Amino acid sequence: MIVSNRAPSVDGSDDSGGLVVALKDALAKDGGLWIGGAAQQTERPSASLVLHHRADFDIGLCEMESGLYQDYYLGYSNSVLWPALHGRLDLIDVQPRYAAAYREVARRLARTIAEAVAEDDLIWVHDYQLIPLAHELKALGVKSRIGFFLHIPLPDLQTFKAIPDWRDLARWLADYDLVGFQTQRDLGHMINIFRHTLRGELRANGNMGIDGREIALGCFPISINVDGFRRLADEGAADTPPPPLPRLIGVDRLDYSKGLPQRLAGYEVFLESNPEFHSQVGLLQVAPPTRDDVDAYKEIRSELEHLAGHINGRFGTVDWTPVQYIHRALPRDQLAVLFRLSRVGLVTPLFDGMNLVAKEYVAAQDEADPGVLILSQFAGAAEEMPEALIVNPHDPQDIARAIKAALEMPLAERVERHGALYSHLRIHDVDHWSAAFLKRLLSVERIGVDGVAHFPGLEPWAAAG
Ligand code: GDG
Repeated sequence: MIVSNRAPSVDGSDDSGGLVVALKDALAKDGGLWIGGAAQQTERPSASLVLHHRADFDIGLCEMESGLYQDYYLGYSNSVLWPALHGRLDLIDVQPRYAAAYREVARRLARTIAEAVAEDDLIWVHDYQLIPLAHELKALGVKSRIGFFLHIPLPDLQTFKAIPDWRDLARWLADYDLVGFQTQRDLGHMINIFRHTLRGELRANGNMGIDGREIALGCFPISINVDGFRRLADEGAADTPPPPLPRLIGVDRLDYSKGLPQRLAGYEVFLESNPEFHSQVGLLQVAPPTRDDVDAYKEIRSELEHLAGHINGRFGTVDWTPVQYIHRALPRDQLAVLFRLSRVGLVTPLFDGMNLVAKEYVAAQDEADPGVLILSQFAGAAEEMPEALIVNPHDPQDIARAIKAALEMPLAERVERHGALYSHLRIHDVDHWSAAFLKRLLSVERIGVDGVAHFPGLEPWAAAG
């Protein structure tokens, strides 16, 4: 069973989202159930899952009232947890009803799942919207193995402790059998948080002992369907003319974690200090809207529009627009071609769990004449992609230097860097990610019928203590 905030569409018409692409094959293999919130809210929600059968797997929708969903999703998930876990404590909006709704949604989901689950099912829960789910499921007596994967960063202990419910969050995480992270960075933060908050002890096998239980922890960097994305780029590039000027490209949901104003500031410094590039290069920024009901998202939009206008006003000419900005989602196949035909990929988040755009940009390149990836040191992807030009997204001079180096990089160096990135990516694709997580979850011992956990490698005296 996969559980996520939103389930995929019932008719399979909208399977392009990263998570659905990533997991549908794994789920279809053994006939699974994907459970998530229904896309439409209703004032008379059903008490059970609303089931739909697809050819590849089943879908179970949990219905909710719109007020509850708003407080859980826009409220606690995206006005408390998202900013806090991305280190933006200044943007947290704490309201008691948000925390209550967050807990209530987990309870409801747990009740509906408990009705549908068999003891030897594996349950894989996704992301920050659903942290309390294992706690609620176990309170209802569910004995299945339950894994959790956090797609976004886990910050350091001090930042984590700024969340009013940090103790609850740590306890809820400790109720899973396996907790997976994108990076070693985030895994290290979890170990520290468990040690400090729950007196967790790190065991030789990398698991954490807490209150006589053992919780498996691991780092599972998410990835993309590399061959599929590469094919999209190949097919589209065959009949698309290259752009008139070398292009820099950025593609990001319009989110304050993605460092968009800082990226434009870096581009402005580049233009300021390299007049020979005026009229010789263009930046295309695609930034589709997301969560626009939250104030912080309205602010980032107007800041970005102001900066794009400012740069175009300052440097643009009748024949040249330095920044093209599109506040709309483009089709995925078009993105693949735009990546292929862009000399530089700009991925400069201030903090990011992984960042799949970095991987998509590399997968889309022509290996005989590849573009250059500029990547923030704070994107999870930087742990796996050291051959990119790694930058500090807070330093416009650093971004400007990297843009110049990328545009002037000789072919041999571009080929070498891309070759190293691409060969890593081909092995570490999205199937590798889901198989690694599921294999680890399967290896965790199930809670016995006596209600006591039996774990390999754990001494009986430790289990008792
Ligand atoms: C979270 C974590 C982690 C973007 N614009 C368009 C479009 N996109 C696609 C991209 C990419 C996806 O959306 C964005 O993925 P990211 O990984 O960059 O970022 P988040 O949405 O913040 O995702 C992140 C991820 O979960 C997975 O675990 O990597 O760190 O924050 O695939 O291409 N797709 C289309 N049109 C657009 O205009 N079709």
